Amino acid sequence: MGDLVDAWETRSVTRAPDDVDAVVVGAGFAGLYAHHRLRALGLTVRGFEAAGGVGGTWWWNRYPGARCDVESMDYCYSFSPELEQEWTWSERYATQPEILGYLEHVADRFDLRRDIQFETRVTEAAWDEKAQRWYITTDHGDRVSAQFCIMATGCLSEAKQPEVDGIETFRGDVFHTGRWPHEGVELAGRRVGVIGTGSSGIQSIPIMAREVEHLTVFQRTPNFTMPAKNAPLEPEAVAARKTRAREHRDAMRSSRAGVVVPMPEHSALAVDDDARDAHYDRAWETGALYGMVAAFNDLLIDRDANDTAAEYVRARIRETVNDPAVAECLSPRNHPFGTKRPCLDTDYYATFNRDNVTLVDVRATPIVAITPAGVRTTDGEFELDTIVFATGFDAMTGPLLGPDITGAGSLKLRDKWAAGPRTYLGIAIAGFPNLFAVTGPGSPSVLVNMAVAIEHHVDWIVDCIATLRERGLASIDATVEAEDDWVDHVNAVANLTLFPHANSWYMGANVPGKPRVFMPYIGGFPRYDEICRDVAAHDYRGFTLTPATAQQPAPSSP
Ligand code: N01
Repeated sequence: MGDLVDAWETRSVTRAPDDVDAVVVGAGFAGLYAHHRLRALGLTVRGFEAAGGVGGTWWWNRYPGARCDVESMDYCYSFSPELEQEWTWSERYATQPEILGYLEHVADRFDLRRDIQFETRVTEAAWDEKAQRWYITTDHGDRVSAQFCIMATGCLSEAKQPEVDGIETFRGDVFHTGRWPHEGVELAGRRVGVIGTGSSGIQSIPIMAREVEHLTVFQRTPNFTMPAKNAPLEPEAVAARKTRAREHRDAMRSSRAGVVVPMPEHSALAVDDDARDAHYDRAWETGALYGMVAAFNDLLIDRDANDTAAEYVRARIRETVNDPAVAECLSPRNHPFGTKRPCLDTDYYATFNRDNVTLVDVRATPIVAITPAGVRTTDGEFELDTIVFATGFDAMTGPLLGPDITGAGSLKLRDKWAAGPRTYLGIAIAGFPNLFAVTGPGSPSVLVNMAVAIEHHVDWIVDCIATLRERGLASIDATVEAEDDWVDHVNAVANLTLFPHANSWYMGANVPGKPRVFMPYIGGFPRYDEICRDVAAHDYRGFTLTPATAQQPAPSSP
């Protein structure tokens, strides 16, 4: 056995690690599909999941109003035509319970739970060069060795608390939207404060406002949000989609964002004001995230074009919100439209017309501390019974840097990424052989329909593993040169857009001290897919492939 097991033995470890072909960390959309595909390949698989059940994001984010903002019929797996035919979504944008129910159904239907250990967090993963295997440790004392380690840990799973003093002194209840209690939260008759106005805040604020005695919204940065126009799905629409499911899936995979969007042909500056506004009116009414974002072909690359969309949304806010000062406070002015993740909402702006809702601009009057009684800003104290942090996540890198990951030559992932994440294709990390990230930094992930991105990555990873095994190879590792080129390409494409102009979680800007790097790949899903195919077709160009040696344990036979 390798160096790492020797080290464990000298630490008086009594239990030998279990040997499997692959470990999958996480049991959300990505982890479940990875289990399904790896098992079909004949591999022995062990899964670890910190949550008490399957579902990932949809297990944790149970706050009032949580639902997807990609259409339900697109936000689901395509790998099984039977599954696609038998499952029927009830609403255009499914609620968290419905999506969780879907993932639980998938887990049952494909018998995916049996290899997954729940309520177990992976704490360490270390590569043993001699054995060419990963040694994985959990917070329950499990030790597992695996040829492959697949990090299906999601992009938005590491909840972020606000960096404010005194949280522990608060006399009332404190919740984070990304860690919402399963039994629900009693809000009726309470004075509730919400900190944060990203997607989670914007979805939950209108619902909470209807329940609570008083809602105080602490807003640091107003975001752009558009009406979702959510509605029950008509049986005819569902039947029509099912009839042409395959064709529709092909169209999704051929589109930039993994959802079928008519490609705009015109610049926002090529039409006169009336024509532009009429076009935005139609886009607004679509209730689709990409309706407005893709209304013209230059909104995300040209500041003047972008300003027309931003001003259109601000005009809508002024139209909806009765108090002009509140409308102005809700109007985003610090970032270009669409460069922080825009949101879909139901009655968000109108909620600020309610008598029991107060908006506090914490950019003008910052939060100083949480006190025993509530939230203190530079303007005074707001007395509360409940505080809800809708403060987001340590996105994309947080979930991968949670466990202590050590690659070849004792290289720590935390050290390697000290100046920002570096990957090849968002899937592989040079110096970390046989470790695969699903939707890691440098992949299109959060900029496309995650269901499409996840299936693509898992397919690529599992096909790669199949190739290695067919050819008797022990490991695959990205070269530093290929990784450098990829990081340069990701940055170059991002710099053609307005995205780096926003202090967004895409840039790591929401976490103090986090390096500012635009993390997702914005070159579009079809281009990315083409590059990934090309890499595989050219004998995994940019990777080093290492043959198995006599000392290494033979892979288990399929
Ligand atoms: O988190 P966010 P989220 N003091 O980071 C504020 C996906 N998602 O959970 O912008 C005061 O967007 C912060 O302010 P600022 C989706 O991809 C999808 O809402 O940093 N405020 C911001 O307003 C989304 O983008 C769905 O200045 C503080 C807010 O908290 C991503 O998850 C639903 C603060 C955080 O917003 C994250 O969304 C939900 C502080 N100290 C989420 N710290 C759907 O599918 C932070 N903030 C619909």
